[in-house]
Formats: sequence, C-alpha cells, structure tokens
Amino acid sequence: MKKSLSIILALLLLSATSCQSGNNVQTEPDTSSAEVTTAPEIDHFDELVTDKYSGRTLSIFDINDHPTMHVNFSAEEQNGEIVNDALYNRDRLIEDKFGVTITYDVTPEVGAKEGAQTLIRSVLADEKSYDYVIGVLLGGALMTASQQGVLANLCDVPHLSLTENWWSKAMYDNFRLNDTMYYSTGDIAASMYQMVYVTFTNTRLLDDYQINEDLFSLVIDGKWTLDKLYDLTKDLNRDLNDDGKLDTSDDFIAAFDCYRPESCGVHIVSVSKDNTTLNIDIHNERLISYVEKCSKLYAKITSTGYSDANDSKKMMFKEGRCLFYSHPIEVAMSHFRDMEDDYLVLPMAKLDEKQEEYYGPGSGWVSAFMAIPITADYEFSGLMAEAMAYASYRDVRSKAYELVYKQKALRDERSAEILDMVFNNSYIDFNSIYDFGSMNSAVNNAISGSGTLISDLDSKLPSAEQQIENFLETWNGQK
Ligand SMILES: [Ca+2]
Repeated sequence: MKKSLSIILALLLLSATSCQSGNNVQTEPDTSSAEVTTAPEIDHFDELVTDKYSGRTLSIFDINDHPTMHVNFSAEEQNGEIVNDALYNRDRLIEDKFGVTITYDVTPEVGAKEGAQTLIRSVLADEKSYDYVIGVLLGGALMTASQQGVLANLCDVPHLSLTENWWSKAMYDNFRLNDTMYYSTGDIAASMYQMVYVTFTNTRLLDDYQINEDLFSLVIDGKWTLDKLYDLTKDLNRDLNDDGKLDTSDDFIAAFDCYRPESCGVHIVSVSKDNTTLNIDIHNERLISYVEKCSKLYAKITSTGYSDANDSKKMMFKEGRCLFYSHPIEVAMSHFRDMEDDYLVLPMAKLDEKQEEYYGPGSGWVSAFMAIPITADYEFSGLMAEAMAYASYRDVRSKAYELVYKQKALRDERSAEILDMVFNNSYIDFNSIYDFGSMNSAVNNAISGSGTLISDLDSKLPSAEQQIENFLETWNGQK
C-alpha cells in the first residue's frame, strides 16, 4: 500500500518536467464532501499506453563496453537470471501494451567508442536512426557524441518526466545547462543499479567492535554523515603485521575512501543559478569542508597483493579486514556473492545533517545513460523511453535489490528504502565527467595529503577557465 500511495503522490506531483520551470498548479482536493471515496489507483504506465504506434519497431542502441557485465537488455528467452527475466518481461509488456516490436543493437566487439561513431555517422548521414540509445559517456562515447550536434536536447522531448524517480532529479539539477541536457540516467538502463557508489558495511565487524547503533535508522533519519563515519571508525585501524605501515594485504582498515564529492553535493564546477553558465568555485566552503573531513577520516595506506589497488580493497572487505567500504554497487555481484560475512548497503555519507538528500555518484564508464538522436521522432522516442523507464522502475528495480543482497537474509523493507534513496539520486556532475583543468586531481591530492587544495586549484584555474569557455561554445552552439 505504501508503494501505491507513493506512486499516487508521485503522479500528483507529476508537473510539467520540461526543462523550463512548469506552472502546473495542482488543485487542492475537495475534502468538504461528506462522502469520502477512495481514489482509484492510477498507474503512470496506464497513462502512457496508446495504440497509436501499433506495428512500429522500437529500435534501441546499447553503446556498451561490457554488455555481459552491464546488462541493459535481456537474452532472447528467460533464463532464470533475475534481472534478465525482469527485463524480458518488461519488454514483452511494452510490446503487448503498445503493439510495438523492440529491437536492440549492441557494441560488444567494437566497444562503446566505435558505437558512438556509428551513431554519429548514422545521424550525420541522416540514415534511419535509433529511437534512443543507452550508453557509456567516457572514452569517446556519448560525451563525444554530445559535442557533435547529434543528440536531442531532452528538454525538447515530450513525455519525459525528468525529475521523477525513474529518471535522475540530481542529474536534472546538475547536468542541465541553458535548459539543455543531452543525456540522463535512470531505471531505463538496468546497469544504473550497478554503477552507483554506496558504502558496504561488514555486520560481523560491527558486532566485533560493539557498534550497536542501528545504521539503517541512522540513514533514514538523515544522520549518516562523514562525521558519523569518523566517530565510528577513529582509532580502529590496525597495523596487524607490525611493520610500521598500513597495507591492504595484511592489515585492518576501518574505512576506505572513494573521493566522490558529488556524494556530498559538492561541486567544484556548478551550474549558475540562472542556468546559463558554469561557475568554478574554488573557495567553496562545502568543498573545503569535504576535503578536511575526508583527510581526517581516511588512513594513508599502501596497496599490495594485487596489481589493481581497487582489487586489494575489494578483497580486504571480502576477507573481513575492512569495516566500511565505498564502491559502485556492482562489486556485490562481481565479488561479494560468496563472501562469508554479512554486509549492509548504506548510501554514501552526507557532508552534514543539513544536506537534504543522499546522492549516488555514478560512473561515466558504465552504460547507464540515455540519449535520443536528433533524427528520431521525438514524440515516439519520448513516449517509449518514458514507458520503458517507468516500467523498469516499477517492475525491474525490485529485482536489482535481490541481486545486491542475494547471499543472506539481511534484506528488509528498510534495505529497499535505502537503495531507493541512492537509485533515485544516481548522477554525475559536469566536472566529474569533463574534469576541467584536471581539477579533480587537486581535490584527491589534497585529501591524500600530497597537495594543498586552494593553491593547487588556483594553479589549474586558467586552464579550467579556458576549457569551460570552449565547452560552453560547443554546448550552446548546438542549440
Ligand atoms: Ca602493516
């Protein structure tokens, strides 16, 4: 009931989400009538269904470097894999309700970069195009396509409710410039469920260290912050082999970094209040506070035992030598299925309790972003993308929960509520993708103690400003 209520609420709030602010005025329900009737539940999906496109093909292009890992569409049959079967059923539902036939092209051999080139060529040659694409941003993929004038401004596409939970409101707020956005993320791409950064917590270690706080309640009450994480983990690091340094191979580390300022709503480069330009904000109090808190929280460690430092950290958490570990959620499927200890999944900690929401920073290397080519029929593409996104939110997302917690019985209603919080706000900001003037490294170096935040950022400022100027010219030149 709670779910259907929230859907009704979402529908009530479903104002025009074109990128210009809407002036939808919701009328207060008339409660004066003595006779109280229960409103029938309206499902957004039913509002979208039409037979107008019966017989048409919906053509989707998945610009994906790792389609077997980042799965956005099903095999031809159900095969018992949870997400596969949910995607299979979603597609059959869409085909059935709209009378369309869904087809996918994917780029397993050529990779996402070549896939983006294929897309660009098809648009420039004005050939029959895809109705929408799902793709990787980085490595010459959709980010490059978005600079070639081949992607639609999603704000001009009808039917898309870009601030609803099945799209990313945080993306809308932070990746929309001059009322233009060329891609967004959300449930339409099932790999979104894998790309989001969360904090894994080993529950056996919570017991061992007698941390008795109910972390789920803490999160739900809005009190899961970097300061809290520090309070829980200070003094817990142990140099177990007594060699005078902390190392991933044989020591105990209480909390692992990930350095994603977006998790704290911190942006070195942000969209101006009037939405017309990008501002660099070096003397940003939130940024300074973020760096200070992370420096205090995260130990200086070396990483040995694996060629990739990331692998060392994953194994350390899996082996029960790390209490809190921040990483994209996909590691639950790739590494933790046979982990002995139980774990909880928490959002990335907030900067402070004043921060209103938890955010799930995403990765531009995962095929989790939706775009529409300018050659598409916007009316059709928008309707189908909206229906696919909403159907995924309603029917597929709950299956992703099962994958995350596959191994143990820790799931309860609150674990789903918490995953919803991060999935609803999965996003990236401009600087995490474009890294103007390489300013991201200045932040990372300041946290790890190998740099000084303000002076390092200052030295990168001229280059960042120049790059932003060039960027704005390209972004706006396509309008
Ligand atoms: Ca050591």
